[in-house]
Amino acid sequence: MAGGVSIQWVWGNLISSSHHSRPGAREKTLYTYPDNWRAYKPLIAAQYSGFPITVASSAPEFQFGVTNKTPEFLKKFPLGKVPAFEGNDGFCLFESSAIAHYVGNEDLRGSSRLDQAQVLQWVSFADNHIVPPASAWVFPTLGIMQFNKQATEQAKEEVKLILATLDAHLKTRTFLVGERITLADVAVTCSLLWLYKQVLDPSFRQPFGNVTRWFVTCVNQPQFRAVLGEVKLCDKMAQFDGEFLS
Ligand SMILES: N[C@@H](CCC(=O)N[C@@H](CS)C(=O)NCC(=O)O)C(=O)O
Repeated sequence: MAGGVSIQWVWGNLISSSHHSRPGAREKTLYTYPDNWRAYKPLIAAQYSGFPITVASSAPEFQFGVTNKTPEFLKKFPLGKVPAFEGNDGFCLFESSAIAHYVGNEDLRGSSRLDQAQVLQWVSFADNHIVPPASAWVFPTLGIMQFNKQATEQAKEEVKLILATLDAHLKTRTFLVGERITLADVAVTCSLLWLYKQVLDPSFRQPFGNVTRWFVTCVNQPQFRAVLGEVKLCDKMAQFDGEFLS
């Protein structure tokens, strides 16, 4: 894999083999909790660029809900949210899409000003239009949000609109912007990940064949697979199982 960084889970930590660092040297670190889809964006971008990055996702390096509440963490990242990036020179960055932009390469950012604007368009589309309904629909099925029938039904309608928008765009295109993968594909794929894994069953996704074709193409790129592993599309729409893990 060209420029790829090999990463693996060790004791709950997804670590990269950091080719450029000396033993004992401070690493470029991504703080997150394990399996955070937002953290996948910078990790996939790093696969494309070869940016060496170490993931801190379990104690003692980082414990979600504990470390991110400490004054030391909040001094670096005032919102206390993850993923959060710290360079080995003390440079700190929050917001997963910004971190992906930073650790990625020029190809991922788009080759012309026009392409770059379109990349930004789709990254913003993912954050503002996909994540809210995806969370409203999927989180209750995972037991991490209270179920509300009306909110779920509304979210389903919003997801249909999003998928229709993407489907029309992808009818004549392989990727969202230009001829190759950009951060647009990384961001939109990651924001659709839980939908495809959890609730977009064959009948729901049937009218949006171009989106599914593109999604499957993206998640099967070696750089995506190195981070996501094999992505299995949902067979049966997950439902709220009546248990809310507060
Ligand atoms: N827009 C931000 C969202 C970050 C975010 O909301 N992170 C959540 C976990 S997915 C968090 O750290 N929450 C901790 C808290 O709110 O205390 C991004 O994409 O990085």
